[in-house]
Amino acid sequence: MRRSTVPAAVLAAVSTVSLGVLTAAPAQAAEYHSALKIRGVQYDAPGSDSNSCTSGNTDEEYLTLKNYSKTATINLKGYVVKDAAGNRFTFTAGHSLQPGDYVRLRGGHGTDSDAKNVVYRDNCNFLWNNDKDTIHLYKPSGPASDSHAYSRSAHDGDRDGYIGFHG
Ligand SMILES: [Ca+2]
Ligand SMILES: [Ca+2]
Ligand SMILES: [Ca+2]
Repeated sequence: MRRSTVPAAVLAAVSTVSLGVLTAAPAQAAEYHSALKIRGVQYDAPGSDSNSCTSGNTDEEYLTLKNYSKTATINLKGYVVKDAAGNRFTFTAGHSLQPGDYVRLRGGHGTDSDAKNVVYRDNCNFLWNNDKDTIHLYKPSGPASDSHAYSRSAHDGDRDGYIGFHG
């Protein structure tokens, strides 16, 4: 029996549909049984990047972590975030996230605030690459809490420097 051939036009249409679905899906969905997840990342701070501590825009690069539990409060103390190159930040101070609460981990220096949902890395260098990177989140005792790989070309459809992973 002769194999049926699919017309090129049909293949092209199928490919387009598949790409559409892929674009809408979260970038690399590695699911862990943890309530604290990476909600999204402003991996490219708006404007020209400068890591000057006085006039730079490192504070406009941030990672948003959210507590997706409906009942449990999570203390960020001891949690670790790490990029693909192994650069890391450890939450050394206590910061409670009530159910549904979030925090933005920003570069640069500032005053950490529960009310303003912000923690600063106290480092003026950028952490998340503008082309592609992988974000790892670890629990205080070491196991992975969440992880997402991204690339500007594949996951940032509107090219605004922000990619969302969880709703
Ligand atoms: Ca960046
Ligand atoms: Ca920028
Ligand atoms: Ca975007």
